Amino acid sequence: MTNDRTPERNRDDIYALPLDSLTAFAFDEKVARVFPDMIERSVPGYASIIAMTGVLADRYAQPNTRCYDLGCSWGASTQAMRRHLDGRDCTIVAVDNSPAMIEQCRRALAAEPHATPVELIEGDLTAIPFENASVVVLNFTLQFVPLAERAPLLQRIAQAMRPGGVLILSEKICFEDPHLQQLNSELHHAFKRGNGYSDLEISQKRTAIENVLVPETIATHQQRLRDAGFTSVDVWFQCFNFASLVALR
Ligand code: GEK
Repeated sequence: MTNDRTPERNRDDIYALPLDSLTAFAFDEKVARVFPDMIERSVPGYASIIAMTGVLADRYAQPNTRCYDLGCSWGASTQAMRRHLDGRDCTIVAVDNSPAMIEQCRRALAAEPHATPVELIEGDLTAIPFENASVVVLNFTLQFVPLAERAPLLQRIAQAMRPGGVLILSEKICFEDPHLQQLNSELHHAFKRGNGYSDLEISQKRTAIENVLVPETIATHQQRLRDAGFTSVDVWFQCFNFASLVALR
C-alpha cells in the first residue's frame, strides 16, 4: 500500500550509459535512491524471500526479544517482520553502515507506521553488539562482509541468540562445478535482461561489483553456520545463483 509519504520509486539506470572509468560499487546516495528497483530487477526470488522472512519471523520471534535486520537497506525485511509481530513485545533492530540507506529506511518506515518499535542503527555490523535475539536476518548482506570477518560475525550472532531462534541467511552463491557456475550465471543474466537491463548495464555492473560482492558455495555457508553453533541448517529457497538458508539455534 502506498500513501503520500511513501518514498518515490526511482528506476535504476546507473550503468545504462557507457562509463569511462568504472569505480567500485558502493552503497552511496545514487544507489540508495534507486535501490528497491535495483534489487527487485536483479535478484530472482527477492519478493518471495522478503515475504517469507515475515512468515519465518512470525514462527520464531519470541516475546521480549530482539529481531535483527542486518544490512537493512530500505528496511524491506524489517517491514515484512513488523507486519507479523503484533503484540509480541519484540523490538526490531535494523542496521546498515550506509548513511544514505539509513535515511531511505527511516523514510520508508515512517510511511508505514506500526506498533512494533524499530531501532535504526547506522553502524558496521561487524562492530555492533548483539543481544537477546530470537530472529536474525542477513538478507544479501554477508556477501559484502570481508571473508575473514564472516565466521567471527556468525559466531557472535549465534552467541547472542536465544535457544530456538532462527537466522535467515540469503546470498548470491557460486558453484564448485564450472558448468553449473556458467549455467546459473547465464540464467541470472537472462533474468536481468528480461527485467529490462541491457547487456551494457549487466556487464558494467558486473565489473563494478567484482571483489565487492564475494559469493561462496552453499556447502561453505552450511559448514560455517554449523561451526558457529547452529544446530539445523537448511536451504529453503534457491533460484539460479541466489539462495536463502535457515539456521536454527
Ligand atoms: C533487503 N537486506 O532489501 N555493516 C552494515 N551494513 C552493511 C555492511 C556492514 N559491514 N556491509 C554492507 N552493508 C536488504 C538488502 S543490500 C544487498 C541488502 C544488495 C549493507 C549495505 O549498505 C547495503 O544496504 C546492504 O548491506 C546490502 O533485503 O545490494 O545486494
